[in-house]
Amino acid sequence: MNELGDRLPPGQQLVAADKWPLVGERVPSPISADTPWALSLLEGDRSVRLTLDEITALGSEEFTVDIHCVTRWSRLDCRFCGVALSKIFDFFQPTSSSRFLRFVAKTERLHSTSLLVKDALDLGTFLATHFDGEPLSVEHGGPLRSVVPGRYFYKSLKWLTEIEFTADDQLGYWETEAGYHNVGDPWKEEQFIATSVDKQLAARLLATRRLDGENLMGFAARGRDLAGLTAVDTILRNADFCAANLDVADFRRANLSGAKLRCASLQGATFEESDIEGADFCGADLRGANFAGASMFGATFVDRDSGDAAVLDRTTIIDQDAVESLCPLQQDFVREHAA
Ligand SMILES: Nc1nc2c(c(=O)[nH]1)N[C@H]1C(S)=C(S)[C@@H](COP(=O)(O)O)O[C@H]1N2
Ligand SMILES: [Mo]
Repeated sequence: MNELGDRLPPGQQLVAADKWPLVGERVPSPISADTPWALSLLEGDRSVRLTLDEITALGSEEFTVDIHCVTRWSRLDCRFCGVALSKIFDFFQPTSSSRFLRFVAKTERLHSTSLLVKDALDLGTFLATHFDGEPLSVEHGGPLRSVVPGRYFYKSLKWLTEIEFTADDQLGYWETEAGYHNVGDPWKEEQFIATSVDKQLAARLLATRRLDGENLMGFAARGRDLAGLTAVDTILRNADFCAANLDVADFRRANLSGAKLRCASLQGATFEESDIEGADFCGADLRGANFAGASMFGATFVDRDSGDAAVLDRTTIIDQDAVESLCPLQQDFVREHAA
């Protein structure tokens, strides 16, 4: 435990006070002031459209919430202003057969995420229009985003344009595309739906040490001797390589977000252009490892509580801007040890 023990869910770390990372799809274009924003509320063939002013007129309040991103960064006491979902319900009451609601974004891929209506209300979900007293910036989902306190931040949808009430659950974008957990409670570390990679396939891949291009989310290879493994362009989200021997392994352009590489031997391994957001390298041997071009928000190299620390030295290559994207404790550690 630490001084923030009751505010920081397991494995989460604080971003620097002045930082709020951008995560997910790019700002949709065009978002301009002259096309007035509208929110549609839909249930079956019933639909209502509300302008921003009409939403605000339902009653604007302040909300102070802690944000926890699944890539392991947290930001406490974020001061939003907006309208409680319950107030929207005063205006548009869904029938009791609509147990779910789906938030939909006004973006090219119609990004969405859904929740149980009951959970959304119990958690104090609101529609945010302001942050720190200013209109919510477009980068962070302005002019309107949903915020679901007590869930990983991927459940909080930017550029909200539609709330649909449905009888059945419909998986959202991250939940479908990336296997994110459909509930996403950070206190339970509900990050990914565990995938059971076919056992025979796993055995074959482990024997040949060639994983290139495969989709192996949640791949379990704890403690294995996999020196010289190649996993170029491989999806290894949330894979478990704890204590594995991965010397000179090739992870170029691999997706290792949320992967567990604790105490792995990774001497001379390459992670060029990979995604290691939220990956755990505490206690790993990273001498000669190359992280050029890797994206590493929320990655950990030293464990705040146990003190388990990665071995880094001047032969470990990490880009300056990647170091800056790390949380403060991790930044200090990496600066002190790598070049
Ligand atoms: N429309 C839309 N909303 C989204 C996303 C997205 O890609 N598109 N990404 C989600 C994820 S994964 C996170 S962590 C947060 C990030 O919000 P931020 O960029 O304001 O930090 O937005 C969530 N909402
Ligand atoms: Mo996220």
